Amino acid sequence: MLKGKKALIVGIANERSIAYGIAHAMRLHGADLALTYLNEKMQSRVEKAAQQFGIELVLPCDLTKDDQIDAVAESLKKHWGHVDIIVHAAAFAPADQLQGNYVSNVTREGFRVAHDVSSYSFTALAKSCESILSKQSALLTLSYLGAVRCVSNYNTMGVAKASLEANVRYMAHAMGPKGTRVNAISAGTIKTLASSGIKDFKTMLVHNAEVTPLRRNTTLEEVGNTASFLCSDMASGITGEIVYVDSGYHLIG
Ligand code: 0WE
Repeated sequence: MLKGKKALIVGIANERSIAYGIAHAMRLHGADLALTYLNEKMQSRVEKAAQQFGIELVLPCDLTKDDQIDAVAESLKKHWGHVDIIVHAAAFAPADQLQGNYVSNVTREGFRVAHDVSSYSFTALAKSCESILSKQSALLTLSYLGAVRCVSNYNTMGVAKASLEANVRYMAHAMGPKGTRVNAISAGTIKTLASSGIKDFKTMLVHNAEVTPLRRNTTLEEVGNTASFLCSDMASGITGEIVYVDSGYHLIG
């Protein structure tokens, strides 16, 4: 489905990352990949993943730094000349923003950081790579139900994901005339490094497995396969869309 496509994947922390599942699926579907890592602590783990996938392009990228994002675009231009797919699977809010009463606990700085890392950085990647995006390119980001419903403790991240979903629509509108499609996957609850520290997360996983229409939790393979489809030419008519890959959890009242 992705033979000959050049894909940049941002957001791998380890082999449980959703970005890792997407990289794995896109590799199986024939794409050539470039991966990024946040800092030296993450570098070795991302390099290990790259080795497994036979990837030679591994670049540093802190999404809060414009110069690092520009450097990624420069490297892609040098190595590939163009890019067909960009996957953005990174989010962050300070831990104190992900618990208790939203209004009591929100801070100006927590709100700013959450929106900068989790929403603006997707646009920043698109902006830096704009001149090297191919005629049939596709951008993809990861969202969560907390963007459109109130999920206990998700709080500031929910507001940032709502911004990200609006961002998908504005980016799709702005980039469509040049042939670039922009979509998001709203994934069900998956155990990753990002969710490991969250209070009651295990209870959420157990509850989800009991009540979702498909009676199970979402897997990395399911998100990876939908990501591959959305970024392939099979999805040439789909842009500005938020696709739920959550065993149907979002339809429950
Ligand atoms: O988007 C997310 C989590 C993203 C995330 C996770 C952390 C943990 C460590 C962003 N920032 C941080 N900051 C940290 O310091 N998810 C969809 C997973 C998630 O997170 C929740 C959830 C779910 C589901 C937080 C509260 C309630 C539910």
